[in-house]
Amino acid sequence: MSRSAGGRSRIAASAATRWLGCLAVVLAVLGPALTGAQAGRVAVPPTRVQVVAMEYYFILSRRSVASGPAIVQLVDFGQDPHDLRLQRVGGGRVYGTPVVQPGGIYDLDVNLQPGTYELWCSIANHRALGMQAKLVVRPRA
Ligand SMILES: [Cu+2]
Repeated sequence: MSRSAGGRSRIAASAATRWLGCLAVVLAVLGPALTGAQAGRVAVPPTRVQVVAMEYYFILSRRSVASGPAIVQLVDFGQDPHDLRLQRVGGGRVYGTPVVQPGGIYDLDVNLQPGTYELWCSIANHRALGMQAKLVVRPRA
């Protein structure tokens, strides 16, 4: 009786060892990928702001956003192609979308610094005609 109980527990132990071995392999393969994805998401989720383009003006879904990664979505609700340029007042990188056709959408990934950004359409004289706007970027709390 004690022998058969011991035999059973040995079988159970070896099954458990095999299972743990498999788990260790799975974690070794997936671990770094899972940790990386989680770290990226937890650290700084991107802010979103939508910019609707019409002839000849922009409508922003919000006037201010927190600094850091952001997705600026250009939507062309007009009848002509438009694009979007973005630069912080006082200098820095100029972000830009490709030309977006009427009815088109483009998600622009940016990294916003605190300050005021100027937005404009760089096609022909659209900026002078009124396709410009300002976006205030607050320091992230
Ligand atoms: Cu334009």
